[in-house]
Amino acid sequence: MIRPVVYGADYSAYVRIVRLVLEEKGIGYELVPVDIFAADGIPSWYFDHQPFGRMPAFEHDGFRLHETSAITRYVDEAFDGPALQPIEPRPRARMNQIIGMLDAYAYRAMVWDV
Ligand SMILES: N[C@@H](CCC(=O)N[C@@H](CS)C(=O)NCC(=O)O)C(=O)O
Repeated sequence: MIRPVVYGADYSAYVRIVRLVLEEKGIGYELVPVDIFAADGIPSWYFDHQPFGRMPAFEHDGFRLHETSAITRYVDEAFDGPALQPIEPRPRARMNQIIGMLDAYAYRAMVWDV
């Protein structure tokens, strides 16, 4: 199997979400460290992977993705291993609601303030 690549810093909450999903699925992967807070700024090559300069970014067999919820859903659906999402529409919608809510309203407070 071609191992996916995750780009980002190991301390990042969003990078950890992707890594947790990969671990839960039992998938080996490579972590390429990217320091988006480096004094010299974000490395220019990284914008080809994540045009908004956030982390993580992800690549699998030439397929590049960014946005944590897209990456985690892709990993769950494209690889063998335990299914991580509910099948039924309502529990699945609730999952999507909670992820959307955390992305839209919680990131600033949880990552920068708490
Ligand atoms: N919408 C992005 C958000 C990712 C994100 O905000 N990651 C944080 C690290 S935990 C980041 O890059 N923060 C840098 C910043 O806020 O400038 C995703 O879902 O992947």
